[in-house]
Amino acid sequence: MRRKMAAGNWKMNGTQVSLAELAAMQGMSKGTVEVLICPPATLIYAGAGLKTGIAIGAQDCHVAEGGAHTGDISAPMLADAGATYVITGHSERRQDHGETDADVLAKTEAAWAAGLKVILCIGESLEQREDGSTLDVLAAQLKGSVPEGSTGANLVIAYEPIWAIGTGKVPSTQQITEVHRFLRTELASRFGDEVAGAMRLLYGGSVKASNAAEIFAVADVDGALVGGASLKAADFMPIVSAL
Ligand code: G2H
Repeated sequence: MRRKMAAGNWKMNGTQVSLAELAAMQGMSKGTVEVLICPPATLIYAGAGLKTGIAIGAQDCHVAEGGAHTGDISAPMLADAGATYVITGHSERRQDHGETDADVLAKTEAAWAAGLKVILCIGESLEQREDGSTLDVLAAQLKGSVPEGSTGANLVIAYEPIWAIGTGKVPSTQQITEVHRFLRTELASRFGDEVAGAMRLLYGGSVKASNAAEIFAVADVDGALVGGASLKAADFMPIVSAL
């Protein structure tokens, strides 16, 4: 039985005052539902210190453990600050920082080496969706960015169609069903049925309280990676409750 997951990605949003939102989410992570918030790096230490029971994650990590990399943060540093998860491969990192599948794979392995679990993001562009290459694109991203040694305990995959991120557009339940079934099958062909069956597959892209239940009803959707609607406890809590 896969534990459901609601993960919030605050992106480049949040200051000390936002910790009140995190505090208001206290107690939401329980039983069959795991709740994670990935605030900006500046809030990880304080967020973890609140001891809300909500897991705290980072949005990126460097591949090296340390060294001359001005402005970067390593996975061991994130773990030291209290993070237990890190997001890798978010399309905004791929687009804004030119991260390749090979980079995502290396970051994922670096995160594991520091004891962090990973939410690895994949997703097609609007152009790829429209030209019919979605499943090929996703297969290539899985092949290139998901490391050997992946298990249900160290890896969560998030399917985030780029055209649905922050746009209010959401794929149809048929489209999400097709993709998530495909991802599970691809993972099974590489890692076997047992490992693939234990891996959580999240949907991400414009999830909000009003569409969460419909998305969570899709087979092979084990939760969501939520951006904008995770910033306020009042918006995020109904999404968690829909799991
Ligand atoms: C997709 C998602 C969070 P939003 O990036 O990862 O953001 O829910 O704002 O579309």
